[in-house]
Amino acid sequence: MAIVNRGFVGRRDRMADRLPPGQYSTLDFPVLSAEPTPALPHDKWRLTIQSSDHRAHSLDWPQFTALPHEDVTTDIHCVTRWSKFDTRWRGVSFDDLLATLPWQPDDFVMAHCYGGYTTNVPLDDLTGGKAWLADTFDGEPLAPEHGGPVRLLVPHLYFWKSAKWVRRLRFMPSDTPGFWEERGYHIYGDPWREQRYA
Ligand SMILES: Nc1nc2c(c(=O)[nH]1)N[C@H]1C(S)=C(S)[C@@H](COP(=O)(O)O)O[C@H]1N2
Ligand SMILES: [Mo]
Repeated sequence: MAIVNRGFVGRRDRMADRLPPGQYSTLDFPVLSAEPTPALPHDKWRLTIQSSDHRAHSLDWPQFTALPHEDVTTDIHCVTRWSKFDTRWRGVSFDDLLATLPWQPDDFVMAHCYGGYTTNVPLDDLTGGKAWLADTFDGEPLAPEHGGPVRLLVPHLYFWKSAKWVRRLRFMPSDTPGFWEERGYHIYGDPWREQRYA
């Protein structure tokens, strides 16, 4: 006799809909860093936004924390095949950050990190409520190993696009590969189309 627990099956099906092809879901939060975790005291931290014609606009920690913050609950997907559902973040939306700019941004962004990591994202994938500069995870200040004090959060792309310890957002007129993209990862990285490698 088959015993079917409908509640459980239904839940599993809904979860399966949220899992991109080739991924498994985990409750862990693995740490993946190409570089050692940098020490970034708040009084030394700066975020610089740079235009393609070398205009620059910097925010220090008090200026960053004064920007509007919002809560975000989202699934994240790492190219090494783990996905984590319902991660809880707080941060500044890219839209609100852009609103502080005195000039028009170009169509592509290179995120540069303390430590040297880089990753490229089209501006369209950062605007419209799709990306944040996160400073809080699960109600706590973002831990250094996960990119604190501030990381990029672009949950609809593979998680390598979510640059930890972000230091500079450099606008570019054309799409240029970052650290992993130069080493064979896909230039765009959509988990639903399994764009893992170039
Ligand atoms: N600065 C920096 N950002 C980074 C990375 C990195 O090595 N350095 N790794 C990327 C990769 S491949 C992933 S999967 C996620 C991992 O984030 P986590 O360590 O918080 O899980 O960060 C991304 N951002
Ligand atoms: Mo990754």
